[in-house]
Amino acid sequence: MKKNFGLYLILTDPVAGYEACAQAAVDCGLRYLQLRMKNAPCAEVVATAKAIRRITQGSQTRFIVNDDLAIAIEADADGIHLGQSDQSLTEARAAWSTPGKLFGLSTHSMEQALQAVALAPDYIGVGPVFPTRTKADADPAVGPQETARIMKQAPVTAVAIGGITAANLPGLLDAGASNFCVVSAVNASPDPAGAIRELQQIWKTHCF
Ligand code: TZP
Ligand code: MG
Repeated sequence: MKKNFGLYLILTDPVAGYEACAQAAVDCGLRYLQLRMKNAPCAEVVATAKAIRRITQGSQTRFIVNDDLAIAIEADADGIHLGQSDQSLTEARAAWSTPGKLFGLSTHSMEQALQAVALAPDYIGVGPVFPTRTKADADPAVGPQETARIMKQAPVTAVAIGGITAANLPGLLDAGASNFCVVSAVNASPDPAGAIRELQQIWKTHCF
């Protein structure tokens, strides 16, 4: 069954700090929170992941680690998120198969979205919807209409990602993409809870 959960927050270099941002995600009742620390020393990622695990433990916020299966295991994360060019996806899927743990995959086209289903992901990311400066090697922007079309056709829960802001979110939601993921729209704010609430309010207005 496809889930309608709204905002999925990814933490990358948050201005307010990782722990404050994770706490804001919990306080705002977000369902999914991902730690995505690119180019940080492994020990720092592990320590941050463990701190976020403590903050999210027992809350409704599921904690997902990007890229690194070993760190996800060490921090006892609820999920792992991998991209198309990460380690062997088939091997990672086999190693991460505990019931209840989440497995997410990035996709950038209808073809990838439909192929991803073979790995039985709990959800797929679809995008980038809009141009983004957050991801250095981002694929070309898919656009809101095509993103929504892929999300509707995907047989698993799908989440739109890439360049989403409070300004362009209404158009994306109106196109039919009800789950969305942001990095900079929250991480660049000194008031992450305020930024999250603004996005949640837009989602509620457009999706209910
Ligand atoms: N994958 C596709 S686009 C992207 C990722 C991780 C970056 C999204 O960041 P932002 O700041 O919300 O555009
Ligand atoms: Mg990756």
